[in-house]
Amino acid sequence: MQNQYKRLMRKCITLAKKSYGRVSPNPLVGCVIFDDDFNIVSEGRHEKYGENHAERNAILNAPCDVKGLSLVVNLEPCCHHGKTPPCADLIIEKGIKKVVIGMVDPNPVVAGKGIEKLKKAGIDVVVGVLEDECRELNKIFIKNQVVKKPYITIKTATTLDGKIVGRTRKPEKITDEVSRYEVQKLRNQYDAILTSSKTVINDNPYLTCRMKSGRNPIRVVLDTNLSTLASSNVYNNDGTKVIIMTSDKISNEKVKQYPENIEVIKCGTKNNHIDLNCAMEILYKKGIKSILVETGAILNKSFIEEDLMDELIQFIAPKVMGDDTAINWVSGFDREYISKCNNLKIMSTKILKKDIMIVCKSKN
Ligand code: AOF
Ligand code: ZN
Repeated sequence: MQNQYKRLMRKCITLAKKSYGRVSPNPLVGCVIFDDDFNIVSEGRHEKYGENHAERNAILNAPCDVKGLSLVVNLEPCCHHGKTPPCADLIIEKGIKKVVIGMVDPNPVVAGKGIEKLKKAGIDVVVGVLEDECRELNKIFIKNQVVKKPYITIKTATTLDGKIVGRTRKPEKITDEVSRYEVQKLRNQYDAILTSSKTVINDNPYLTCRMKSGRNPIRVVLDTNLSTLASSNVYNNDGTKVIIMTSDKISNEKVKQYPENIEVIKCGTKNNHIDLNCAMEILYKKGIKSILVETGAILNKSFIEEDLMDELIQFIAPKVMGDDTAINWVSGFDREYISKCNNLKIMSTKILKKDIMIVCKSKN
């Protein structure tokens, strides 16, 4: 039976992933309804923020009466009146006999109370099927609910010796097209993509998502002295929200050089750079719950130094620069810092076409 539950839960996770980039700040949720032979009768997912939850969609999509059938969902059904009525009530009302759940909802308004409600109504409830996978799926939602901070991932593309650009500083493609497509997929998943003024000035990136049926993340540039040109590609008015975070000492006159589609936010500084903790707090309050950092050595170092990095995704090409004047993806730490940088856990390694993709998480 457990194997059948796992198979159906995997289906829920696959369904939920179709909503990447569409449901923030809500969780990614998929749901299937099945019969006594474990055949799927109906499926549904939370498709868009503010719209029906996955369970309601699965019930609505059913071609028959769901009375006496069972349901699998990766997150505990809700029991609160939010933008939609409680899913637990609907499940009870429709006569579902068994509910298989991946994980308890970390949202304090639910947090076990949905499960209690189902049990009290006499429904057979199974909790914790593929729990690790379900938690991984909603790592952003969990971090947001538990610590009220954005989930931050640093992405780098390097040579085997950890270099991102050679001595000429001329940006060159290091990784291959398969790796770069993986980056597009990541951009589709995160609320915002963040970079430094230095990266904007040196590389003039677009930071858009060119994936088929993808959507652009909000673009955030940390520019302490407002030194980036208003004509930079990243400020291109393509309908995507663009934010510049600058020093609170910058004059309003200087802010006016940027077109109106760009929101310039003043922020405290630390060692002559934007104070990252302060910036992350502001962005979180603005609804940015996950951030993909794509930048250079100095800003990467600052994120790690401030203990802000949750995840590191490194694409490594089978190339060696072997040049001391080339730039590392991160640099500038004191020697004592080594213990902190060691505090990573490898989650996965994948050989792509030519490159490798390593995913690490901070242990803290
Ligand atoms: C979802 N989709 O499929 C499930 C959720 O903002 P509301 O009113 O839609 O409620 C969001 C909360 O509902 C969310 O934080 C989570 O605790 C719970 N479950 N949310 O958006 C879903 N099942
Ligand atoms: Zn719900």
